[in-house]
Amino acid sequence: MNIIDDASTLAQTVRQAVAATKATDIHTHLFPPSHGSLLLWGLDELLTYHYLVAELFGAAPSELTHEKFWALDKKQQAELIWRQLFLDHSPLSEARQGVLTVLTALGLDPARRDLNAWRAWFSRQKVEDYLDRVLELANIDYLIMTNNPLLEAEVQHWLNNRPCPKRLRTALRIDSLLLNFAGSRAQLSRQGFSSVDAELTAKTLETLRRWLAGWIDRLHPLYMAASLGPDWTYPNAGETTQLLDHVVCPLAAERNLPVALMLGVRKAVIPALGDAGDAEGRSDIASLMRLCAQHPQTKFLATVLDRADQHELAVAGRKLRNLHIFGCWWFCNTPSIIEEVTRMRLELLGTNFTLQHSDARVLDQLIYKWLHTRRIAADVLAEKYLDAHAAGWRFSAAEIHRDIRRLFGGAFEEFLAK
Ligand code: RAT
Ligand code: ZN
Repeated sequence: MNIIDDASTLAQTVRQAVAATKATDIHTHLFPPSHGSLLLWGLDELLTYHYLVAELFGAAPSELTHEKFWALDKKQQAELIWRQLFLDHSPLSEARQGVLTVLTALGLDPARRDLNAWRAWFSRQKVEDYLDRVLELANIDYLIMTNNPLLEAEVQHWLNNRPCPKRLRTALRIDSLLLNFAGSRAQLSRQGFSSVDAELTAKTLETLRRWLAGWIDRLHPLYMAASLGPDWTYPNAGETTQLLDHVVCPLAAERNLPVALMLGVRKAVIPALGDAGDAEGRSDIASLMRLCAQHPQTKFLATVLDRADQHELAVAGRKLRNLHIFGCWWFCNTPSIIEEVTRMRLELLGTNFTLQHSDARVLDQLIYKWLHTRRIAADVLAEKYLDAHAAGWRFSAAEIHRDIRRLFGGAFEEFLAK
């Protein structure tokens, strides 16, 4: 074994390993190119990312109403965001800096401030080749999409067996089923499941299990997923508990698929903002722990949106073998919080968690989300390895690579295989 004896070689090896190790991106909102306009990419999509739309209204004059903004076409929206969030106010926020990182990585100098030149460059890209280029720049082996079997626009592509590159894997998104079962009945009936009553009778639960199993057979997802609000508790007398207990968890156990819970989103607080209108709140981690304990044969993945919940979640991750903690989600995907949360998780969980997912909605965002995470992870990890070195331990480069791959997807894959 090639042991590293001096501290500066150790720090350098850690930094190189963080840069070189392929990551698995376990949660995105990307789609295969064959799904047409569902796959967002390019400059105007980057600029109209909902994280930036949310920032726009804080910066823009009050004459800009939500209605006026949505009445613009995508190009005009992008130009407005560019003017307000980059030219009239400096790009210091994480979402704005992300755009700069993407441009630079693609060789498009942000200092030129030339939207039209960049648009011309993007218009020359062929999406299939561009997808490969982005995955290389982000250094990702494969990514996991979010596939909603209750959304007509998505469903059609799967029913028509459109091709999907191997590096894009599926996850079955079931929020609408868990939170708005009644509202899902029309779509279920279009899919041939018309015998679903308005009440969750035993027959309905059985039908829903068959429906979900059918989608598992069609999509071969790596997990099922839902985001839940701060008001979510478990158990209770409501439909979400019944659906978890009698449909989702038993089926997940039977198929050996984890259930991913993303906790703490307060949906549509400002409805006129669309995706940008969601906020966050504290989650009930004790409910998550009860759910894991109630379904010991079911595996759960979890992430939380509130910074203060991160510690309680990490502690829960130490206790429950069927719970795997992942990513710095959405409002937590900012450098200061990634740094704090990653350090805390390393201290409580060792390498037994998944350090990050991108949540990319626009293909190009994979580049910045992963570059920024790697920059922060390199600092935090170098510090932790140096601490162990100072305490007398000696590492080999192979051990460092092993550990970092675990954090970047290896632990997730082990958890799937359990
Ligand atoms: O991060 C986001 O883009 C959010 O809008 C949500 O999509 C969130 O990540 C989710 O998956 O619910
Ligand atoms: Zn997401």
